[in-house]
Amino acid sequence: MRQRITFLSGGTGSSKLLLGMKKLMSGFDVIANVADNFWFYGLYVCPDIDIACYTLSGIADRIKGWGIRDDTFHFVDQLGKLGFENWFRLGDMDLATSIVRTWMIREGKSLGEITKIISRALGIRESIIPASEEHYETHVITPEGDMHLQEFWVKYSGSPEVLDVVYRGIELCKLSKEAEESIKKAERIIICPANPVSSIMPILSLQGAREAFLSSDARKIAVSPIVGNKPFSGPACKFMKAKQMECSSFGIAKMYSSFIDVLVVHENDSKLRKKIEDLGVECLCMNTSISDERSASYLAERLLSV
Ligand code: FO1
Repeated sequence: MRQRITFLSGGTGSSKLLLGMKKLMSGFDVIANVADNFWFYGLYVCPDIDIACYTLSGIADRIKGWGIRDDTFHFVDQLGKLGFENWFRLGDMDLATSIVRTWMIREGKSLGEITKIISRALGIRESIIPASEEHYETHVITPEGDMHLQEFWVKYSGSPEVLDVVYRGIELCKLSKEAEESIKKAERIIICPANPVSSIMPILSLQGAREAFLSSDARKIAVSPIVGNKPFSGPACKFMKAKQMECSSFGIAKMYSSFIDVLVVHENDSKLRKKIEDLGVECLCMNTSISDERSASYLAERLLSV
């Protein structure tokens, strides 16, 4: 019998694992982070929802890790010619997604409904579920001031010193009903190897998320995005340090310990097993690096049986 599987996902790292799972089965749920959504010249851009859609429909640009393969950038280039900021390289095909999404928001549709419409149009059989229907934003606090995650990461290439990371407006935001249902019904919840501070904790910190996790009978598994003291990609270490967390799989175990049963770490980190298990989290060591479709499917297959 097929298992009901729910993923918690962020950006690039998550999409690699989703692709691996897609090779093995279809019909799983993906709860996507929404805290890096932002407004770009009047358009609502949802990078983590979109990368899940593009990955599961087979059109993602897997080299860049965001956007659509073979996209062009005439729109943002023209913005530059008009003297407007164009550091956020929204591709021309990608632009269509943001335009239809914004249009449907204006018609009063919810982000969940809109994501379903876009998914259906792209032929996706999985359910991509926004973590929340409400808008809140991951902001990075730097000595130069407070900036949206996209500004920190894309405009300033992740270079400013990070004093703190906050989820602006989260106090008023709830886990979406659909995400809650998915967590409660799941037999296996898999937290993707994503940035814990900017992709996963914005989901787990929503009102109702802890309760949904605690009331779910699912086996809850997280994959560490860190090997040694380095993340597979992105600013996870800078963010974890700003949160006074050790940048290692042990730090990940501490952050997630009240939510998960199992932490999967890279085989090179096997020395951390005892320390992690002392936190009450089962620790499994395997090759977690995803360099191609084969390694993605290998990891996905192992996650179905741990
Ligand atoms: N990341 C970049 O590093 N540079 C970009 O210009 C950029 C544009 C972009 C456009 C649409 C989209 O959905 C994502 C985009 N990303 C870009 C990725 C994004 O900034 C982050 O990687 C995610 O928000 C983190 O999950």
